[in-house]
Amino acid sequence: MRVSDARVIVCSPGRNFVTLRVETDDGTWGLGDATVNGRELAVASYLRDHVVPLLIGADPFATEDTWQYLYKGAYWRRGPVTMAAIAAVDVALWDIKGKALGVPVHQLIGGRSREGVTVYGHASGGDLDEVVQAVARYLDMGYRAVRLQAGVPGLAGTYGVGRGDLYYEPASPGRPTEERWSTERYLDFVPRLFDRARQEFGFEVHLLHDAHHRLSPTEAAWLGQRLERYRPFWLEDPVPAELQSSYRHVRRHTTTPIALGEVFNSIHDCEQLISEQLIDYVRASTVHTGGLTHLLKVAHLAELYHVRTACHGPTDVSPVTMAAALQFDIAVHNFGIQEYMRHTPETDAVFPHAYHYDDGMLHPGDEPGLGVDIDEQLAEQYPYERSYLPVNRLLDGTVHSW
Ligand code: GCO
Ligand code: MG
Repeated sequence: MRVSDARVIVCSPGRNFVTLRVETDDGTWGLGDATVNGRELAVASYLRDHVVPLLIGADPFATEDTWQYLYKGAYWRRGPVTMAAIAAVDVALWDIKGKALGVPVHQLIGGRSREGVTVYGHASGGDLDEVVQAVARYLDMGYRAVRLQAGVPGLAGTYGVGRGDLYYEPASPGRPTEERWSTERYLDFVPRLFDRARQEFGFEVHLLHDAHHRLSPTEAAWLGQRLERYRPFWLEDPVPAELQSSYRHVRRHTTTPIALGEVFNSIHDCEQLISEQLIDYVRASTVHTGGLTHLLKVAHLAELYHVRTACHGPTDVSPVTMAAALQFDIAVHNFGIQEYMRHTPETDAVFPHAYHYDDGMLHPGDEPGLGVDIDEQLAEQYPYERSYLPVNRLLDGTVHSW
């Protein structure tokens, strides 16, 4: 069995996605996601112009060798574009392997370790009352873990506040929109958000919060301390993590669990964070961290240090990545939680999938491979639309992390 063809499909059913479809000479095919939010066409070109020509004739079962060939063979290593392209190939090959052997991918990476994949949903709102209503809605749907994000009083727009009941999509067409940010107002507000949520819902539900890379280590430590009494499940991305050692300061001053890693693209981005036990959850995803082959190495390293997995699962990782994440989540021993930001009905129609939600958990299904497809005819009706994430500025106009 050999790879005979591969093509890149760019479509925008509600948002942009880049998908790789790999075919073999016996007619088996597999899918991989290569979406990098706001930089989609760079990965499409990387794949079309530089990777697909090298894939023809490859052994689809040799996932480790193909991964090393694309990573070391390019000479230029790492970075989101390179690693998303390698991920798309890798995940598509795992999909093919599963289909060729007639088993779901999780059977190839350890089999089932649990009955289902516990997920968290996104409760958000313009003010505290709206967030409380949103949490109640998720609890009614059976969720046992909910992320809290709310508009910060005195700030016009805030990261993480959704546009509808169940959907949150931060990217928008055209030039990036600009938001304004005050860390002081935010720090004053977040403990009140948790206080209100615990008063309303008690301590049974897990509550999470994402600081989206906006704090300094000292600010993060301060916030972590203030939140401890509300026992958050985690504080996510409090500080940009390029400087991994900066988390020593955060860790020394708070026992609030820390989650990091949605922007990591290699094990080297978290090696120190994991081995020094500076974080509790690693949020790396298959699409942005080199596919299943590489993410399994991250999970196995993390297992040694009591760090658990928590794959990124926003709308900009396609149902192909969600399917891959669930195969991974059900199998790895040190699974922690899975983010589940629902895709729009348009996205789900273009990517029919076997995974399904039931009572606070996602289930990967038992179809061979990943259990996800792409309706290419339908995808054609949704052409690419240039879109960007917002840019963030402090109140005095200084560019800040978004
Ligand atoms: C999350 C995230 C996302 C990102 C988005 C950027 O925790 O799910 O922070 O919402 O902002 O994936 O492309
Ligand atoms: Mg996040």
